[in-house]
Amino acid sequence: RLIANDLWQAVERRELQLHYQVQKAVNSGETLGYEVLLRWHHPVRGTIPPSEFIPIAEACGAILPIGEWVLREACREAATWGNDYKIAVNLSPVQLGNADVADLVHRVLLETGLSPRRLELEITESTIIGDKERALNTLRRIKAFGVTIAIDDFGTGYSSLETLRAFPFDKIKLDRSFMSEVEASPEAKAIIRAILALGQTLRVPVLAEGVETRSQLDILLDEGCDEAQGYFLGRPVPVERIRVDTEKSE
Ligand code: G
Ligand code: G
Ligand code: NA
Ligand code: MN
Repeated sequence: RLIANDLWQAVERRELQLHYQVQKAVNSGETLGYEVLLRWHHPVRGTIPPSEFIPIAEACGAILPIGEWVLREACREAATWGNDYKIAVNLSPVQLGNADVADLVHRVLLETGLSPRRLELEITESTIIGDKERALNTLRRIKAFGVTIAIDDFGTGYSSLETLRAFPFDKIKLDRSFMSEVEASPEAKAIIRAILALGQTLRVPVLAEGVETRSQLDILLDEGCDEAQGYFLGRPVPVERIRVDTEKSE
């Protein structure tokens, strides 16, 4: 209860902060972009991880102003970079279920001047098992701007292959649980192979999450995985720590 009340005020009180985690091409090592990950610095409780407060924000509705802040802040930041890196923003199912989210994306792109092609929205499988038709409509509108859509935490949710076929995804993000088991478990490796084959068939790049070691990255290279993200490539850090990489043009 206390947390929900605090959450509604977190944006105004400037307690929210974005961290940026690099996404790279597996074969060339080239930086492709950054995923933004939200942090909440609570004045009394200290830093609260999103895994704890996002579900509460979704339940009480505060995810709408918070999500709007995240989107605007991320786009504004990326628009100042002197490069064409993508910026990947997580979109909550509650945001996608809100009729105005496509308008919001459009407005923020106009306001910040960010090229739509540089914005990617990450959506989990659970987002699309609710009101499918409505979600599909909203995603189509957003994609029409030139924004791309990634399916997040793939392999852990409940969506069928039919859902995957029907939805207009531009990228599959393989859940990090597969990476943590890839060396010990032949089954995990087999599933990774199957998802990479699926990506090739659908002509959609696959990004492996949670890459923590050189040997995991080597496996991905062997298997022909397109992109990777994880502590081995870079931890989520405040924007000051990626300034050199993004070479601000200001
Ligand atoms: O950074 P961390 O590993 O604690 O993130 C945990 C979870 O919180 C991840 O599943 C991530 O997708 C989610 N998350 C992080 N930032 C945001 C955000 O800005 N919006 C939403 N909806 N989810 C986020
Ligand atoms: O669900 P989502 O993919 O958005 O979750 C991203 C979360 O994963 C963030 O909270 C981030 O801190 C965490 N994360 C990023 N890279 C790694 C990694 O290499 N290992 C682990 N264990 N977590 C990671
Ligand atoms: Na994500
Ligand atoms: Mn994920």
